[in-house]
Amino acid sequence: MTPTLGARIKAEVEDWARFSTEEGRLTRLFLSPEHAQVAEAVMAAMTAAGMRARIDAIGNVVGRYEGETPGAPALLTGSHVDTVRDAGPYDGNLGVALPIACIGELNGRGKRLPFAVEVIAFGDEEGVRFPTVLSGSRAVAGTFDPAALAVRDVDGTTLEDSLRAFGCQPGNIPAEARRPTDVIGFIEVHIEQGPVLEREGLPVGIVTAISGASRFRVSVQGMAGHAGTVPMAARQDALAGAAEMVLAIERRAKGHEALVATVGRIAADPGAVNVIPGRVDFTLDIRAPADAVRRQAIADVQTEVHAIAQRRGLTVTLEEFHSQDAVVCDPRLMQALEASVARCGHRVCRLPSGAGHDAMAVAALCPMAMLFLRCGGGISHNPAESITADDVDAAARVFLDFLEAGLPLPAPSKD
Ligand code: HGY
Ligand code: MN
Ligand code: MN
Repeated sequence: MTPTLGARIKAEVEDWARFSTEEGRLTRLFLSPEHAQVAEAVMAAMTAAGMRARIDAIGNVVGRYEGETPGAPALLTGSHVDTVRDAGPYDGNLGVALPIACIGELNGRGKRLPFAVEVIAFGDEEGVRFPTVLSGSRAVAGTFDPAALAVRDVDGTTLEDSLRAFGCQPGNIPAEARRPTDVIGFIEVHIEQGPVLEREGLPVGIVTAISGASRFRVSVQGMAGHAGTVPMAARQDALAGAAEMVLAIERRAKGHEALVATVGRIAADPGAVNVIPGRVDFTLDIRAPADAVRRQAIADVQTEVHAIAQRRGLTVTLEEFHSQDAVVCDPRLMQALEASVARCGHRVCRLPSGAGHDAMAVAALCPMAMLFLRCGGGISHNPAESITADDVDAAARVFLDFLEAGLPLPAPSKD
């Protein structure tokens, strides 16, 4: 039996999962050798689908399928191919493989659209290797900050040197910015990474908005000392202080239903069993659908961690290295996507995204919308992430319908 379009897409994404830094688990960081491997596989898939493929100045893979008239404005689509550590295979990658396969279907029928389609495999959405986030999509949107070229990874390698080692010319990044007149909009297909569609019994959903997010590096400075001789009352224990701060952060986030806060990484120095930690560094990720809620939570957390430090004879610094306001999806693109969902026989479900996406950055360039796909138990950023071929097939049919019937968008209503 010929595999369905959905089954082929799912198999392709699972095949890409072998491009990983680590044996037996998926970790693929920006500008790594594994990123180069998946970029090659993506280019091959784009070429096979009848697209012209290239790697841009910041390591994105860009595939273009011309419309009826060469050089026509393009619908942008795509997602990211970098992953978190010990990731599931579908986060980001599905949103690259699915549009490529759909273009392959059109190309197989010799079908050209009234517009071009560009599929972009962004290289730095997760922001795991460098203290940058969304640098690939920001370059396309024209909002990439060149100062980011100087940031370093844990080995001290700058983003600029890593780009050159990857074969990119950082000086050409500004030229990657698309002109608004060259694009129609951006559609990102992505797994939901949450439980709503599974609860609703639906394969796909339409995203309404993406929560704003801030990321911090927090450093707590105490006094290293002998674990056996320093009385408890005389300690400036940076790890005990950090632990109290982490619980205070958790308490603050639990106090507001739409707020989430996460301490994802913590390190104690010098890290010896018999030494009172003199320094602790941890990360803080804090998000909310409403920017004012997130900002107020950040202010409260700063007050609280400084009070804890003072009580314990510690010092604490918080350095914000990423801040992205919430973005709303374009109503007309949403309506066009919803019409495609309905034509494909599914009930329309609208839902917000707590997870961040490249669409947040591309929203600075053009109208954007997102199509979510159900994922098992809402699990993601976890190797247990799962989807079904039937749901991928449903999403691909919606995407194809959108390409063939959803655009160009009707003129905006007069009211
Ligand atoms: O962190 C996020 O929301 C996304 O997975 N980068
Ligand atoms: Mn992710
Ligand atoms: Mn993602």
